[in-house]
Amino acid sequence: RTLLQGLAAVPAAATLFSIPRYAHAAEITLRYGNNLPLSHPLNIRAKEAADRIAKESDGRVEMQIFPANQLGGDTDMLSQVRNGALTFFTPSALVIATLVPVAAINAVGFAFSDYDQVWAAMDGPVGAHVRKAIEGSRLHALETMWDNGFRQMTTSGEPITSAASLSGLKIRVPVSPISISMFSGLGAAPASLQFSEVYTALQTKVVDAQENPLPIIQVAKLYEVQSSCARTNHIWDGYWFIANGRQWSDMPDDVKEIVSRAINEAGLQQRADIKALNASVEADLSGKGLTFNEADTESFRAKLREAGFYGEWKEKFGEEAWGHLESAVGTLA
Ligand code: X2X
Repeated sequence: RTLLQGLAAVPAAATLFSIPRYAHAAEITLRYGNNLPLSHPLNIRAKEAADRIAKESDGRVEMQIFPANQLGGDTDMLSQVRNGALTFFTPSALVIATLVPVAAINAVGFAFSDYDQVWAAMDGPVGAHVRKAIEGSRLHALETMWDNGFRQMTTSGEPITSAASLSGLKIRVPVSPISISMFSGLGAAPASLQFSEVYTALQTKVVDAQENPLPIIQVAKLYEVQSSCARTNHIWDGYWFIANGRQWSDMPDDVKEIVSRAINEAGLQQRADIKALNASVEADLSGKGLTFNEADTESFRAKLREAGFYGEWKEKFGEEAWGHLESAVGTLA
């Protein structure tokens, strides 16, 4: 009773019980920025990783999270992690490919048919190849890639049912050369926009369509400005957890170990969250008014082959990377 009365008298005290207190201020502050709303599993698991890092380092290390494009869009955060204003950033593979071209290898259209193939490739030779290329750009990529998901196409116009539906369609794609190449090859009129600009661009009809995994469509409320969604699974997309190379190499070994273990394990849990969400998200979005339809994905593939998409990207990525991808998914082109 006395305790409850005490709490009532000092409302702010309630928070003191949930915030672990450490004997000293943090010695190392890690700044992590991302482009997703707080409700996305990426942010929920990143927060848990931050708490674990504080606890396991006994308060010596603090990871501050700047979610939802607070520090600017993807392009800004990519510069910030390069120049050290950010310690960590989680760009989609599509986005980091503006700096490390081979990072887009997982985004070859219709390459992956399921998550077994995805994780075998990304936790195996494909991921290792990309991480090495990222290291070459004076960035460090943690081992575990986080899941964004299989991308689906949505529109506010006529439902997308085959390649013919895409003809001339103004569709937003991430700032990423392979996305522009793919949607141009499909006959659409793609526009690169940062994720921070997508909702408004759809709302004001600067573009009519966009493509993203369903959990993104859900947390960013894109169903409010889109009417139908075609189940296309046209790209599997994930996030690389990258660090500024200098800040990473300057970290004491014990700190590196605490930080990488916390983040990598959080990443595995985040993958499981997306998997669980995938089972329920379509029903949720349908309830919010988004209509779902099948699409003739063979018409998309045929159109891409005709446009020379596979040959062009095989050449760009090189034999080695392409070979790793094909060992995971079978012959592509
Ligand atoms: O910008 C997008 O579409 C998103 C959220 O999927 C990425 O980060 C690539």
